[in-house]
Amino acid sequence: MPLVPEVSPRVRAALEAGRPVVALESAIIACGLPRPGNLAAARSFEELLSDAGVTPATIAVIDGVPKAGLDDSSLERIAMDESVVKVSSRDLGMAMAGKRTAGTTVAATSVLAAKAGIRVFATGGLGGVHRGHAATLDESADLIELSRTRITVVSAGVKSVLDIPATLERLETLGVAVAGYRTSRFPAFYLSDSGQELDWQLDTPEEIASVMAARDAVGDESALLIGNPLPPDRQLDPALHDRVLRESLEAAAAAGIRGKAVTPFLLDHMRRATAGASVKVNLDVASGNIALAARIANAWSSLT
Ligand code: PSU
Ligand code: MN
Repeated sequence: MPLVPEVSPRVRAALEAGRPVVALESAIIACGLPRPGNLAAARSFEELLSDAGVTPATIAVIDGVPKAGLDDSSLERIAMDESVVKVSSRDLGMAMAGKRTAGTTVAATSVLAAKAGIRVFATGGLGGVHRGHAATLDESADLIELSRTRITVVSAGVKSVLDIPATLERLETLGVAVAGYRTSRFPAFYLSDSGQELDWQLDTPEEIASVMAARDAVGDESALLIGNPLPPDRQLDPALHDRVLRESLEAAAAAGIRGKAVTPFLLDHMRRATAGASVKVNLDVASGNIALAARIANAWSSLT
């Protein structure tokens, strides 16, 4: 078996020279954002990084090959191919042996990025503990994977469709370090503030890079999660949010949605119920996180 993931020449050259690289996930392209705008979004995410002097490494599985760094035709496959599936870390072997094309979740992307030697990763919002978890036991594999993967993830907290206090408790139990970027509150993806207090706040990319170095010094093999909120004037209107969220959760329960279909179902329901406003916010969230990840990667590359 060849080494996994296959690292593109551009990403490899950057890593070898110690230049900044940021990993991007592809589940958000494959099943988080609607077609055909998702392809333009995937391209714009990469462009944001290139413009900041950072090499983008979008991670996905293409015809069974896990890749770090996609060419444009692969980006297009992930965005447009009807047969594309969503894979978490446990699914990677299945997708590889079955020669599938797949968008990778935060869990799968983190594992592949870390194997490639990439230290900074930007996503929209990671998965977490779902509401009603006491009955369903639905908790994203993103959490357990971050507990054993050395990577810095920039995320606007976790999606408000989740049980956010329970997710923070699990992150604590699992040993994932969490800090707010210029805030002491955990963000809630569509909303700037979940109301949950954090123990730690970091105010500059340089501070974050020095925390990464310190964690390396103690041999910490878990992730550092940076909660980066949207500015309040760009969040989803909280009243609209609360109403459509209730409807979305009820619709998922009524339709009996389970397993990995839950998150895409809720995001899609939010899109329809907000007439697309949630998608606009989702794009803003992702772009803001990518911009911060670029600055962290630059600070990290200067430090090391
Ligand atoms: N954030 C988004 N859109 C998404 C996701 C996150 O803005 O589509 C994806 C991420 O890939 C995350 C996944 O890892 O949802 C979580 O899915 P689950 O709850 O099934 O683990
Ligand atoms: Mn789940």
